[in-house]
Amino acid sequence: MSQDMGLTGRSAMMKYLEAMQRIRLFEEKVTELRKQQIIVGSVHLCNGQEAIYVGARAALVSDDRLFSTYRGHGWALACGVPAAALFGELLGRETGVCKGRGGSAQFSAADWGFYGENSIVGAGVAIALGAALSAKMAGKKSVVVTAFGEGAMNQGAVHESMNFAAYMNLPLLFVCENNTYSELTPTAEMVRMNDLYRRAEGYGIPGVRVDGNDPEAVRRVMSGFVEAARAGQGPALIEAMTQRLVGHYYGDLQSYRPSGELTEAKKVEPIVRARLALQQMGVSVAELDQLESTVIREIEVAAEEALAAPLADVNQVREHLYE
Ligand SMILES: Cc1ncc(C[n+]2csc(CCOP(=O)(O)OP(=O)(O)O)c2C)c(N)n1
Repeated sequence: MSQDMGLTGRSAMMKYLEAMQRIRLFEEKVTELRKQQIIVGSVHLCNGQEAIYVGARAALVSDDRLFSTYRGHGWALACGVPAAALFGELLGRETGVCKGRGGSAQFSAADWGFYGENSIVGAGVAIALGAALSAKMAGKKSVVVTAFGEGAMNQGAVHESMNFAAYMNLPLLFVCENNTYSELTPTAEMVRMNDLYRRAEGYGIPGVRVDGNDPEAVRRVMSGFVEAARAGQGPALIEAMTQRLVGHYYGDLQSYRPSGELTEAKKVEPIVRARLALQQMGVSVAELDQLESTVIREIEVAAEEALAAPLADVNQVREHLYE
């Protein structure tokens, strides 16, 4: 599952761009299908946050495990989950990664190291803690990554997990996706000290802030902590600064956003930046557009495949579930 992106320069950046575009275009197709009410129910999109998923995943290997929040499509795709199986899940198809029973906010895909979403803010962190404890007790070398929003940093379960992981020296990396909003509220209005990575000091673990719009910066920081955790040096907190370019959930009118904020965010979002960086490295706009067209086609084909698959049988709705 290692995605060999730890190279610098043009080829690595092209791979990052392709992976980020796959996520962005997937989310745009989901938006279209949700608007048409072909996908139903609550959907949390991750447009703008792609560099974190792609960069973090590039630092991991196949035995590592990842736990996300309800905003998990991007993490799953970065882990290598095929787009058709993910569309299938969101569309309630038998071919979905959880046979259509999880939907947008509750699926997992353990075969790809993606151990699942969680709609309870902060709750996935405690589950990841259990996975890290299990890895340590079994003497495995695998590292567990738990990703959550900065709003979740104020949940008791997250505090307890950080303290326990630190005390037990567990191979658990805490990745805080700081998109500056906790649902509809600016996080800066909810905390007195807004350098969240500094909270790590209180747990006695390293904490850093990283540019979450730069996949290579994320990979570099993550690689160091992954290596340390694998060598038995315990957890770390990585605060990745980013922005979401869409509502908290599909249908969010975003009236709480100050005017001009989105326009500014669109100038620094990861795909725009990666395209610009590649142009500066000598890649032509035509080559970049060609790459995008290939991914657009890939996503269209994946969606068509999922749409053609049978819906999950309601008579079997209680199968494949833990009760
Ligand atoms: C325990 C709990 N409290 C409240 C909610 C409602 N809720 C859903 S998302 C969210 C905000 C989370 O913000 P953040 O952790 O920053 O993540 P983001 O959505 O920005 O990715 C809230 C309060 C919930 N799902 N679970």
